[in-house]
Formats: sequence, structure tokens, C-alpha cells
Amino acid sequence: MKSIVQSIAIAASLFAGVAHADITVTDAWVRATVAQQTATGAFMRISTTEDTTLVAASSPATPLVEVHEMTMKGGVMRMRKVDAVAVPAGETVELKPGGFHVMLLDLKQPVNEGDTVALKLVFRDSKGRMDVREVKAEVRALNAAAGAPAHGEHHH
Ligand SMILES: [Cu+2]
Repeated sequence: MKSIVQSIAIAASLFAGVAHADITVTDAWVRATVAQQTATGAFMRISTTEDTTLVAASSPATPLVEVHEMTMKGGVMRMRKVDAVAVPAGETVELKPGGFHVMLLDLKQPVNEGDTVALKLVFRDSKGRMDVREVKAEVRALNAAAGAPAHGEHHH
């Protein structure tokens, strides 16, 4: 009898020991939009204690949020939707202008410098476990990162 109880206790403790990855998101910011602009990028640094991937994002600012990658092809900046951004254990992955970013599309209202945009980031680890992080991204001016192109053009 006792062994069953012990087994359950051990199983429970083992289960409790399966900690989720410790995912940290810092320096989240969103680029302010200019007149008529209905899409903009969100950027941040992500680190984790266990391998994981950023698979989705959402925001109350707009129902259409995608994870994008910006690449140079033949001297032209292109953006495409990606299914996941790998975040290896012990490394810091930077979502930044010119690279991976979270794209806020179909914005109905301008995103102004000084505003705060809430973002929900969905992660999935190698075992399929989901984890969500919520961050408040500070809106910075268009020229916050000089040299990056505007987010007007999209190539899906
Ligand atoms: Cu984009």
C-alpha cells in the first residue's frame, strides 16, 4: 500500500520538477507609425534557459500580428512571414530592424511615440510545450534605428 502512495508522490515530484523554460523578454519596443502607415514592427531581446521557439504573437492593438523576417535579396529588402524563430538555450536572440520582428498589421489607429503596446508572445519548446510571455513595448520614433527601411512594403 505504502509503495503506491510513494510512487504517486515520486511521480508528482518528478512532474513538478519538469520546469518550463525560463524565458525572458527585455527591451521590447515598437516603431511609431507615420501618417497612412498601417503596419509597423515590434522588436525585443529574448533569452531562455532551455531551447525554445517563438511561434506566434498577438496584441490588443490589432487582430493581425505576424512573426516576420527581413532579408536582403538582390539589394532589395524583403519581409516574409516565418513559422518560428529559434531561441537556443543560453543565447539572446534579438528581434531588430533588418532581421526578425513581430509585425503589427492592419492598424486602425496610429502608433505614437510614447505610447505603450501590449504584446503576447507564444513560445513552443522541443517537446511541444507552450509558454506565453506578455510584455509592454514602448513606442519609439521612426528614426529610432536609422538605416532600416520603412515597413510599408510587404512581400508575402
Ligand atoms: Cu514585417
